[in-house]
Formats: sequence, C-alpha cells, structure tokens
Amino acid sequence: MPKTIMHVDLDAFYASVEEREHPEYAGKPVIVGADPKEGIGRGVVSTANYAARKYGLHSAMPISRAFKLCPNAVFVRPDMELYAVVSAKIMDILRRYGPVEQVSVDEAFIDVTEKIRDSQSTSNLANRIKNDVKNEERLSSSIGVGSNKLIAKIASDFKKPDGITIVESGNEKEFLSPLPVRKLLYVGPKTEEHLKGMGIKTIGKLAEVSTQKLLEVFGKFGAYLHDAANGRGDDEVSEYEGTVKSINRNITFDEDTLDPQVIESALNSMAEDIHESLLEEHLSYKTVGIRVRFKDFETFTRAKTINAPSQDLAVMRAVLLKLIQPFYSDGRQIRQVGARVSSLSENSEKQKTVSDFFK
Ligand code: TTP
Ligand code: MG
Repeated sequence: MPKTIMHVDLDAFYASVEEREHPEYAGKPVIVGADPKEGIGRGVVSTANYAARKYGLHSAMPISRAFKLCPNAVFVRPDMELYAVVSAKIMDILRRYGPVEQVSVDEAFIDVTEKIRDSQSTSNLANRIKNDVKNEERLSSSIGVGSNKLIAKIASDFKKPDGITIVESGNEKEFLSPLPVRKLLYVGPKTEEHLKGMGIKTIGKLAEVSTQKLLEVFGKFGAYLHDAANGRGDDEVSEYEGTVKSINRNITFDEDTLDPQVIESALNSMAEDIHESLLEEHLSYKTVGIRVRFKDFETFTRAKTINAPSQDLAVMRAVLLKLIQPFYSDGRQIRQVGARVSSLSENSEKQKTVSDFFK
C-alpha cells in the first residue's frame, strides 16, 4: 500500500519570523543576512521575503549585491536562537499529525498515512496543518503531498508561497515529467550540465534513459537518477534522523586576514555561541569541525572526534585552535571561518562535564 507523506516547508522562514516580530516591516522588502554596510559589506543573504525576491534577491547572494538591487529594504542580522525556538514549536505542531522527520530548521516530513481515508481528507489535513502553523505561530508554509519523500519535497516547492500541492499515488511520473532535472535532490549544477550534454533537460526525458546507460555514465548515482526520475523514492519517515545533527556558525571577516589573533577570536566567539545553543538544547557533541574559506573562495573542512560526548566549551575551543593551525602556513589570506559541532546526543547524567558543576 502506498504511504501518504507530507513535506512542510515554511515560506521565507527567517524573514517571516522577523516580519512577525516587527509589525513595522509590513509590506517592505526584508533581507536577513550579513550587514550590508551601505554596499561594501561582505557575507551573504540568508533569505529574503517575497517582496524582496521581486528585485531578484535570493539566499546565498552577496549582501553587497542585495544592497545594490534593493537599497531601501529592511536589512536584519539573523537571530539564530529565535529561529531555533520557533522551529521547535512548529515541529511540535507537526507531531500532532504523525511521525515527523525534521530535515532542516524550517522543513519536515510527516507520515500521515494513518490519518488519510480519501483525497478529500488529504487536502483537509494539509489545510489544517497550514492553519495550525498560521494561527499558532503566525507563519505561512507550503505543503507537498506524495507517496514518498522525493515527491512530497518537490511538491511543497511547486506552489510556493502558501501553497498545497497533492500528487496522487500513480501520478508521480506525470507530475515530475515537465520539471527541470535540477529539481531532483542531489542533482547540482555539475550533473545538470552533464545531462544537458546528453540532451536531457527535463525529468521526463531522464526517465526515458535506460538504467544501463545511466549506470555507465554516472556509476551508482545513475541508479538513483533512474529511480528518482521515475518517481520512486524513500517513504520511511525516520523520527530519529530528524533530530538536529549539527550546530554551526560562520564569520566572514571585514578584510581577508591571516592574523591568528583575529581568526582565533572569531573561533572563540563562535564556540561560545555554539556552546550556548548546546546548553539550551541539552546536547553534547563528539565531533568538532572547522571550515576555512580562503580569499580565492577555495574552501576546506577539518574535523576531530573526541573520545566521549562533551558539552565543554574549553574542549571545543582547544580542538578548534588545533584544527586551524595548519592553515596559517598556507600563505593565502582567509575570508571566512566556520565552526561546527556534530555527532550530537541528548545529555544524560553520565555525560556531565566538570564545567557543569561550576555553573
Ligand atoms: P529555505 O526553506 O530554503 O528558504 P526560505 O524558507 O527562506 O524560503 P522558501 O522556503 O519560501 O523558498 O531555507 C530556510 C531558511 O534557511 C531560510 O529562511 C534561511 C536559511 N538559509 C540560509 O541561511 N542560507 C541559504 O543559503 C538557504 C537556502 C537558507
Ligand atoms: Mg522554507
């Protein structure tokens, strides 16, 4: 029996939360991201509300370009803690309707198979979920429904913002067919180019290519492409995977630098920030990582896993400092550094660290 999976994705999430908190932003373009500094700011746009998107703005665009396109927008710095709190509340709402697998801060799958009797009840249920989120959190969302996660996810993007798209079981191929191959998860610009070279632009065209051929060209990934293009995908909603897998922060320097003092103070402040989130969420980490982006945008990541889960700030700092050392001898100046903890687990009494006793 096919399952019924919903994918819920909040509309312009960070920007919508900011609008909700600041009624004075009503009707204005709102851009959440780095400080534009009158157009010379570095760093990027996290997201923009739909009013700002009319000017061509989007996530990951340099903030300086965003400032040029829309100088009169409201520019705000992200408030990650607030978004995490709102996100947790939304996930609690979704859990009323079935098992939830959280995918990112603003999106989740729900297995609603048990709640569905007919197509009428599918659309009623999707509406109810959207209304709950709207009434309780004053936020707008889009929902996609399908027999597996691949279809549900693509469907939630189909009528954004504030849309519901239901793909009936049996109609998967028909739904995907006209869409560009880029809509498939894991198909990035490189695969897109490759497929274009083979004369394949739409998912429908891709579905016609034999598995054999795709295996020859892409190896194992070819088998995935064949299944995905034919509307087949994973329908297991795993609540375990839904727990937060990592916490990270990034800092873009005002000027590219190789000054250890500047770099290490950035690492320290990110560590403090991450540590605070860990305390709030009652989480411990086992892996600490850094991400270094050089002036020319070449980017490296390094990570170290410690013996036992810890919540300790000093340990995190020490690992970050150790990981950054080799990058000083590269000679290139650094544009951006990131810090990240992963392999997170819920705290138990046993995992308490020395610093817990001195709080
Ligand atoms: P998305 O769901 O991709 O984007 P969105 O919610 O802003 O807009 P919509 O879903 O309506 O298209 O990402 C969720 C949040 O994650 C987003 O509000 C900000 C953050 N984000 C970044 O910080 N950087 C990015 O590059 C992206 C894509 C998202
Ligand atoms: Mg979203």
